[in-house]
Amino acid sequence: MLLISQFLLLLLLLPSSISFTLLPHSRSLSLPTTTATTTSLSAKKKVIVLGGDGFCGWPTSLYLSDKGHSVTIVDNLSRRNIDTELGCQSLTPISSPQTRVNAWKEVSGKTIDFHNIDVAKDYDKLLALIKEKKPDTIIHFAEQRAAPYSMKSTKGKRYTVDNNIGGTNNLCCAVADSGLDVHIVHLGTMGVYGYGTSGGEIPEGYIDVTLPGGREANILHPAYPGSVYHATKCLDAIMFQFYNKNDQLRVTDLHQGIVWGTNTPQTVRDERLINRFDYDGDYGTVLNRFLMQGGMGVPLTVYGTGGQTRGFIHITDTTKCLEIAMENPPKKGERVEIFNQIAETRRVRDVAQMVATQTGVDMKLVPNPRQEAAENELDVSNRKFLSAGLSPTTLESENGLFSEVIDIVQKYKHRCDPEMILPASYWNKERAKACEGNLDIEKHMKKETKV
Ligand code: NAD
Ligand code: USQ
Repeated sequence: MLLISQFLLLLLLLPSSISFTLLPHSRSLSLPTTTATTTSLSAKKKVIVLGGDGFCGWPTSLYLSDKGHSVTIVDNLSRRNIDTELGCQSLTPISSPQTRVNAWKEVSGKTIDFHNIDVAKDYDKLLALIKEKKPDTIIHFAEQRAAPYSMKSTKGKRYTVDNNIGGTNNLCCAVADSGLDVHIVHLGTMGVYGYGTSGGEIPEGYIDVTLPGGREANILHPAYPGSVYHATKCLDAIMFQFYNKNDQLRVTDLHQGIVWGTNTPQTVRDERLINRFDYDGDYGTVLNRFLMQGGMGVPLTVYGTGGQTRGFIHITDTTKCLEIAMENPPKKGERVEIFNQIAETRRVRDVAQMVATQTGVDMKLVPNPRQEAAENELDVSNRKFLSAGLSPTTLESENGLFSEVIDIVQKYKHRCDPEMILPASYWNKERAKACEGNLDIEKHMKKETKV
């Protein structure tokens, strides 16, 4: 634990302790020279999906299985347990893992194995599974992924660091220990960069800098996390850099933006395959929360001025990006490959306006529970996925995907607990105090959501 706190401190200090300047050519990135430019139609792969029971992991597992890859899911069901702890549940009625994989076998004829293993704790089981399956790729989704949950309490902070860093370290150790040449594909986050701190376009992972003394270098973009959760993703990046250098592990880190939507062409094939949909103040992400609130007919909870600009991507594109990353591993000895996995950037209040227009509900500015800049610009390169053939869904041309989510909300709104809609985690005492007035809105929400 001491080591982890030292790492954290180092990372938090990094942006202020190294002066860095964008070199002129870094604003006009040429197309990447990595293998990512050449999407190959290689042989079908053996894949282990860590966290394959989750919101991104389940549809990705189905997509890869549908495309003919051999998929094994590992998950310790901690996300389902956190639902119980919070007294909340997915808006959609998700089936048990066993029912899910049986249903997939029925509709597709394909088998997905499921293993209940805690990646952060059950090292020996993880290693044994890797040795048994000899996967080409391990996709790593298995982390505590909610920034508000990571800031909710001391317990949430410590659990998030232990689980996320412990899991990533175990995975790297196990791959190195196995002696197998496994490609690790990890889900990172746009939040590793901070939001708009580069002073220009955020490049994909690495940035050209001029170090004191005039020496030029190309280094991992300085980390500038906005929550304990985001800090763990920065630490993950350092762990991958180390194991890549020391053990020549082949790693791709995907810095993903906020995922929206719920179903994919695979999850709609049977009710038992339905994906989870988080709407609560801790796990619900912003666009899905707005779509849920629009569907319920309650005001959209825009924090602060809604001035935060973020990256967004639809869940169907997430699944496609994973296959592209999997098909284009870095070569042995190459540094960690990093992609920015977003379709576009949008300001929160503009996203709210789009949903308000479509659903006819009002936007409500509520005090911000988070310690974050009131407004930020965000200019991000996503050229690697575009040049590898991704044609992303954007909010402008969402082709009915908003309505699809709203229809799901209408269908399952009897499962919504209005008490879970407002934020319930505060970044610090000042933010908690500022949010005391939210109680009036809560009463309003409860009244409006009577079904
Ligand atoms: P999720 O919580 O729905 O899924 C994560 C899954 O991992 C859960 O099923 C959980 O039970 C499992 N898990 C967690 N710790 C584990 C452990 N120690 N051992 C085994 N299984 C474990 O989250 P998600 O939305 O699917 O996100 C998946 C990944 O993608 C996360 O790493 C997250 O940081 C990243 N990501 C998500 C988003 C988003 O908007 N949802 C955006 C960017 C990045
Ligand atoms: N926000 C609102 N109203 C809400 C909810 C959120 O205004 O009801 C605002 C927040 O203040 C924040 C922004 O919307 O400025 C995004 O919040 P979020 O909860 O949608 O996203 P975040 O906490 O950043 O986390 C989510 C996922 C995380 C992933 C990250 C990608 O939970 O796993 O890493 O998105 S990114 O944001 O690009 O770092």
